[in-house]
Amino acid sequence: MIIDALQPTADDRFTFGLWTVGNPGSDPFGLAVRASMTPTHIVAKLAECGAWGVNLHDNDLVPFGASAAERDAIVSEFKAALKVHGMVVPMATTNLFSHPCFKDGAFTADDPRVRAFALRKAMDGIDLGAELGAATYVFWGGREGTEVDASRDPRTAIGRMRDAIDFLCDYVKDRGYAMRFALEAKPNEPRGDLYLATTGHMLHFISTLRNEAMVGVNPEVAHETMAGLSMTHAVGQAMEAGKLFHIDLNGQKAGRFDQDLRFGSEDLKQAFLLVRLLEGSAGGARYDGPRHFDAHAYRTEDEDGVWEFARGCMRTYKLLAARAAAFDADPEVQDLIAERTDPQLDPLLADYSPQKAAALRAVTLDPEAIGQRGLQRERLDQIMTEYLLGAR
Ligand code: GCO
Ligand code: MN
Ligand code: MN
Repeated sequence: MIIDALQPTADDRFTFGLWTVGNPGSDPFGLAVRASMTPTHIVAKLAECGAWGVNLHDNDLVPFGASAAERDAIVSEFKAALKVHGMVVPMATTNLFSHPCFKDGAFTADDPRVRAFALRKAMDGIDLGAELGAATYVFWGGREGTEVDASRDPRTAIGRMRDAIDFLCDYVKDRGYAMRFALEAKPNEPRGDLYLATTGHMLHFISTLRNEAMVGVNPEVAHETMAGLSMTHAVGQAMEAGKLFHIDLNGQKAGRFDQDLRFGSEDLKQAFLLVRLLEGSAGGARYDGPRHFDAHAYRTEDEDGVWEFARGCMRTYKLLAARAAAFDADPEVQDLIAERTDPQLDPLLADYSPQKAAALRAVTLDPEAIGQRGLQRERLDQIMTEYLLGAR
């Protein structure tokens, strides 16, 4: 019974990138430890593991510099594999970080030729994504930053980023694609500092776009954690603003390089709180977009370990969703987090008027008595811990 309930289904909307399970384990200190896998093999294996979809960068599928004929042949072979295995491509993105021409940025680069090439590459990537049916196009500014701040006014960089995103929004509209953009923030790595470092920075930036309505965010657990921030709060703010268009799930220890670990393998409590928020088990709208795992298997693993990793991400997500549902159905929890209401005060706390201000001043409030009330957060957090540990 439990086993069946944990088997992923299409309703779970679990996705992986070709670059995630396909990561061969090379790092700045060592070579690849696994053979590279073809995109069609990855599609077959992900389907077998129970994933719903697969995401890609342009060059995960079509090698940089491929001719139009080569591209078309690769794409049609890939589409055939998707069809055979019942997989979809919900998200696509552009690699604007690997080629040496992007060494000092793509959309924010100082050289107009780099910015022109980046826009052209992104337009081609958008065409590819549209052909594969992707409804979301992600922008992660891998090289959009600097080590030498004297070289570029950060205001100039932000302005160039705005020009590029608005240009590409208009391109999507011009082509009639049903596609939205999701901007992914990261504080650093591979650059010393990246512009638009957190989901909060992105949310404000989006509000300055001409095409604000079609642009949202793609927060990542690792990136918010690297910035020392709460992923749950970042996602909550994005959801509240109607801007959570995509999400990158993984595991990360604070204060480290971008580890891209299996979802839930670090900080289970934060993972629990994040899943609880996404699934809406505590109330509030449920996130209905893809649950994308932007992570890769440990470098110690062979290919079997990669699929163990993929199944682990999905299984942990489902376990946490079930634990969160049980936690929120617990009458003791419901009692502890029940919203306190006050018919006299509640109407005074929003929508200012001079009358309300006067009424607020007239109310008798006793801060000493209020300050003495214990809030039973110890009890609540312990109950949550017991759900996590399977004791309730
Ligand atoms: C990273 C990023 C990338 C992006 C990917 C999709 O730290 O390398 O998380 O994995 O998510 O390029 O845009
Ligand atoms: Mn990342
Ligand atoms: Mn990511």
